[in-house]
Amino acid sequence: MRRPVVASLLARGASAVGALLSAALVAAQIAPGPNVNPRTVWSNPPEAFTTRVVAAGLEDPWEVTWGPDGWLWITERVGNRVVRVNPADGSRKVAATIGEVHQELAQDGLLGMALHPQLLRGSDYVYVMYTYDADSGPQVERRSKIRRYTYDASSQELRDPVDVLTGLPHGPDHGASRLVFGPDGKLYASRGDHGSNFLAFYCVPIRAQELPVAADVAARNWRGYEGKILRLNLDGSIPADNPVLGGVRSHVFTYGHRNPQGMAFGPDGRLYESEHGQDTDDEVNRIDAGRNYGWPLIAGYKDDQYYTYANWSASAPTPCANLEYGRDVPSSVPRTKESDVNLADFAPPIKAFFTVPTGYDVRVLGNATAALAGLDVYASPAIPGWSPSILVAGMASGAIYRIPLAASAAPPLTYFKAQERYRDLAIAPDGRRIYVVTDTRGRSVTLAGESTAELAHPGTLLEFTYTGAAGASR
Ligand SMILES: [Ca+2]
Ligand SMILES: [Ca+2]
Repeated sequence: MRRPVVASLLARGASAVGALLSAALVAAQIAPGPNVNPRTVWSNPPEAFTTRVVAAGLEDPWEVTWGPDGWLWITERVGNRVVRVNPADGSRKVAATIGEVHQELAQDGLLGMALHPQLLRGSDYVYVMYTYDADSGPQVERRSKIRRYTYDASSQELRDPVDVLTGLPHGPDHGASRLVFGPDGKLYASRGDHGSNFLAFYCVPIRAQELPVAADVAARNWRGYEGKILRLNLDGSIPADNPVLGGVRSHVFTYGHRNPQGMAFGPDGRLYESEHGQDTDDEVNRIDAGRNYGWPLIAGYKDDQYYTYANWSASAPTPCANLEYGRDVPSSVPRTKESDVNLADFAPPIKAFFTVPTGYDVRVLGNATAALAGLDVYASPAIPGWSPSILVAGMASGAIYRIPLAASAAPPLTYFKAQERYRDLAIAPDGRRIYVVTDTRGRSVTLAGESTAELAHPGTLLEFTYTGAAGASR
């Protein structure tokens, strides 16, 4: 089995130190060779961090955010709970258990959460996004909603639920559902492509390029919202200054997204987003009103490297249902080269990783997605040279990536490499502590660069504290 040199060296060196501690010290400027899976490559960072387990036993934590009370606020996707964790001693309080949550698959349950910027200062509102079953009978009609709770600081509980926006379609896969509060006082919510045209759902067409039609919006039928980022007023209504797309104003702010699981506003007031690619080309995007982010016609940059769109549902004359899904695409399935696509409002990513050359053999070298999930923008002077940078969690690679906004074309730097699936992160106001939550199951990469389902700290809140330059005495 071929191993990246850097990873192999690291694996040998790692035995002397505690695995988790050494993991915290690992980072890399990624510059893999042509025959290496780029998600398995890293080396030592210029900064040192210590690592601490703050809380374990979380049931698939999905959103972690720093609260104005100095606690970490966490949603548990499978646990259906909003939990607050005190970073000082790991003690925790359940703020809400949401009985209406319907959770049965890998990408549903209690997902996004956004705290009102004036929480504990007069607007004690917490917004959550989750899946529920809209069918009162035995069938399951999976839908997503955004709900507002009021936080009662004396009982430390969320109460008085008010539904803000309901009936959003939520597919069996690629559910996205990150929820953030904008500096403009609006809520932003991400919608995935439902996993269509992929794996078990390969005969279902992707609708990320289709825009809502006026009659649907008037009827509050949100079926045009797949593969979109939505912008809404706090009462769920459509902002009067949302973009008009295809002649229709709706909640849709941007379109052409695959599975955008990371969103955060930067100090520049701009919205940054990450999305999970198919085999290659995870993306970090700057989100601008009305723009088209390409999926599924363009993945990553418009560069004709590796990816071409194969529309299985349009197979002819052999219907899709008669085909077997796989990486070998039958000739009856129409394919579209990126360079043959002209999207008037296309917005390329500010960073795509990992892009691999055409001819990269995914069956030998493995899937090259880092599986980007939660994202935050680092804007503190505490760690020299970091501000402003994007920090984004890699699930399938077990790393946190840093992308300096001033040098986003350079390869991403990696931190905290470990046998984990990092789902989301939060940055403490002091800028020295970074909190990361992990999945309870799924695949990651070992320190030797090999795929594994064994996770070091499943369902855990980890704290990484900056201690200075690597190698410096302190
Ligand atoms: Ca894109
Ligand atoms: Ca591309």
